[in-house]
Amino acid sequence: MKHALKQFAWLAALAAPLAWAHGDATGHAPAHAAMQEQKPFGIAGDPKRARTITVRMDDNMRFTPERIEVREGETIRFVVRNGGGVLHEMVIGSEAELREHAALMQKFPGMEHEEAFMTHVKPGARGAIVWNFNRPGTFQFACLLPGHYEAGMKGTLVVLPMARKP
Ligand SMILES: [Cu+2]
Repeated sequence: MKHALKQFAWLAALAAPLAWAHGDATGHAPAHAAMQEQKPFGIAGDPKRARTITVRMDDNMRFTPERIEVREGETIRFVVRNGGGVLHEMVIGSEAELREHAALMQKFPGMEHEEAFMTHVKPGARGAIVWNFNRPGTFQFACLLPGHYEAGMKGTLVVLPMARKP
């Protein structure tokens, strides 16, 4: 039941208006106000210090590459290109959170989110996420548009731990 609390947080957020953003007590903070929030998978990064990784999305419900490795402490600018004919998105998170969220998107397809760890990309366009991976671990990135995650539109994001002095 380790994840019970976290899942409750997602559900509580949903009980609020369908277009939501979290970050302060009112639940109505603009997205940028939530950008400094530490997540288990990192925190919003400074674009000036970022290394760029290009990620492609397509209507076969795939990301290219499907596996990304970064080093703990790195800030990455994901340049996310949508080569398909429909809207896609890239969202970074823990596997449990993304799976849960994808299921909710099936029930509430009209939900809209805007967070520093996600970008929605129209067909033929490109978006960006600048994220600082300050916690090691294995995470996921995914498209949470209804049905896309279930069709396999997800990838693995490994944050290799920094070598520590004994
Ligand atoms: Cu998609």
